Amino acid sequence: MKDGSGEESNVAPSVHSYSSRPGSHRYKNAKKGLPFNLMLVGEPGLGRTTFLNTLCESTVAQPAEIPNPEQAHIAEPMRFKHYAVDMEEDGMKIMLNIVDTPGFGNGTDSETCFNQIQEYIEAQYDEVLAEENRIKRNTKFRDARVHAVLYFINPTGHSLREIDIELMKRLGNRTNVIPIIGRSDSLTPRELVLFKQRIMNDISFFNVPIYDFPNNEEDEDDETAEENAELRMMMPFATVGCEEVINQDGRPVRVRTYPWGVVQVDNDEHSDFDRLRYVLLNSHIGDLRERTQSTLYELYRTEKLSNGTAATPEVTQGAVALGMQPRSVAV
Ligand SMILES: Nc1nc2c(ncn2[C@@H]2O[C@H](COP(=O)(O)OP(=O)(O)OP(=O)(O)O)[C@@H](O)[C@H]2O)c(=O)[nH]1
Ligand SMILES: [Mg+2]
Repeated sequence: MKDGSGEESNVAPSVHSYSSRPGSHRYKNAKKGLPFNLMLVGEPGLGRTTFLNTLCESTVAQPAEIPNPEQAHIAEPMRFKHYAVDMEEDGMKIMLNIVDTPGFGNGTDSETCFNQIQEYIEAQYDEVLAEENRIKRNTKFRDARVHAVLYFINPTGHSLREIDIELMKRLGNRTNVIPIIGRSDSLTPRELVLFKQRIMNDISFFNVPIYDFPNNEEDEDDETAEENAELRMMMPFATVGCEEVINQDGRPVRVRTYPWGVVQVDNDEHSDFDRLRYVLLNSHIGDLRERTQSTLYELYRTEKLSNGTAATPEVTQGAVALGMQPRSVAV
């Protein structure tokens, strides 16, 4: 496993996942490991770093340092922090690249943050576009297109805020945006159900283009269709992160301990974390990568080739019909 400092350790399969789920990924033959690029966006303190460490089952990232009181009012500008972790999921190697965005929404102008994130995502598309047009291929080229953005929603129990809607709207046509409720153990089960409903109502009312689980009745068997329908109903995923492990009946269990009991991170009754982990690293890793390449990148490429005029899916099809299909970079 490589962390942000480049340190190495062994790749190990998950010891925590309860997963024995349908829809196992179809990429078991990838020898070097399947690259998967994930971005974490959300206000400060919603548990992004803890989520990252929980996902990777090790301390890949350190929590942000708390500024001393004299400097607490100075808002740090947003930046991009990169982590590379080799994972193994269900016998499949995954080269997980995570970009965190500390400083997002901490008081600096949100428009600047939106622009920076959008520019970052588009810059990765530009790199691929340039690579496709190169006569001599760069064998070391690394495709850093963002396959999914996890957008952390504050567990207020109210509804989405303008910043949430704006950001997801801006990014939804450029990448797969998956909304998640951070620190969701601060809501009771009933509050959580209502909060999820309100969020999805807002998403539908404001036409926010979040990632939609595949819905191709012709291509899917009953089990897959059922799984996708169930996942659609779970959105936004309510996550809990932690780094505390206790021993329960000889098995390591990740928990957050409270005076009244424990929240088990990987227990589906307590949080959607394990389900989300499985979606990202197993059942839907292929679809997220495929949609990035075939839909989102194609749309961007068409916009670029049409000199910046906004492209619609029809324009993309037209461009393909005109023979503008690129030599694709391996994904
Ligand atoms: N209740 C609860 N607390 C959490 C959870 N995840 C993280 N925390 C706590 O929330 C605080 C902030 O967590 P971080 O993971 O550092 O949050 P972050 O989003 O990375 O914060 P910044 O990097 O400062 O923006 C820490 O005290 C964590 O222990 C969670 O799922 N539930
Ligand atoms: Mg952090």
